[in-house]
Amino acid sequence: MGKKTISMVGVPMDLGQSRRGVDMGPAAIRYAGVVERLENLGYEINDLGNIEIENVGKDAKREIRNVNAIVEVNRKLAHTVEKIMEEGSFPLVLGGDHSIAIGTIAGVSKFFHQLGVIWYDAHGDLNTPETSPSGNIHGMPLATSLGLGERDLVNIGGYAPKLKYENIVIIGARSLDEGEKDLIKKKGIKVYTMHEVDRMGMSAIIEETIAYLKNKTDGIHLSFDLDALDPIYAPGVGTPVSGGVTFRETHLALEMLAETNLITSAEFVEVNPILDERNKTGSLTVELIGSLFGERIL
Ligand code: 4U7
Ligand code: MN
Ligand code: MN
Ligand code: MN
Repeated sequence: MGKKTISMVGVPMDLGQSRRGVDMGPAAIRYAGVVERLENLGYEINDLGNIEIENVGKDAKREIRNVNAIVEVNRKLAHTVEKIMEEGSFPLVLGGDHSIAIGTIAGVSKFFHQLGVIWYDAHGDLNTPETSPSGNIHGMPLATSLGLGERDLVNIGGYAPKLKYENIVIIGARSLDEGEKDLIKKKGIKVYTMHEVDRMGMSAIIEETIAYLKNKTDGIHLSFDLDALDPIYAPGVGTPVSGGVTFRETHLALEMLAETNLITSAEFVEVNPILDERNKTGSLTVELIGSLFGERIL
């Protein structure tokens, strides 16, 4: 990490999916001591608090559930992230469901012509309203940032697309829908599924990811969905999928990313304290954030 000031913002939103509780994610991560952890690493932390989620009343349109409220929240988030970037601080966003990546990326990508994204997730989040089996927007943020799907979401921040297909890398995937698989093949999106994690090991994957992104991007956003980890380590997530990345592999991945100094923004999403065991997933998130910001064993 190049910068010494981190600006943290929580987005207590659960409208992008169907299970309640992920709106308490930012509180769980703060409670587990994220500020102290980062301060101990020598950073100045500017905790901006949470984005206000108005009591919007869920709209029931099945193909794209709660779209109006989610557009509103992501507009606010994009604006906040943009201000953080203007101040030269590092944006660290705490979710909330993964639909908030739409706003984070909209805010960040204004500052980069070639924004890279590492999408660490059990899922591809590449659905559109047409391909989504659920209608849940947390399954659509990567597609949205690539310019696909509902216009109001795609155009947040007043421009689209935010990302190019060749500038994204997905790591940890093991649950992809048919439409997502088609898009990955058609566009040649770089994906390291769990098959590659098992065959190559995380170390080689991160080395390849950095080599793939380093020279063609001018900033890299890390979008970290806690469900990438196996539910043994991260039980407090809304859409757990077995056969996931281990704690040690993930710890290594983040330490290696820290060493490169290439990550320019990050978000940690989908922590659901209601489904968790004694804030295990919240504490894990803080541990992983520590690694991303340079904490080392020795
Ligand atoms: B998450 C799903 F169908 N693909 O679109 C969908 F399996 O942000 C799950 O990665 C999406 O947690 C999971 O609803 C979204 C489903
Ligand atoms: Mn996921
Ligand atoms: Mn996700
Ligand atoms: Mn650690």
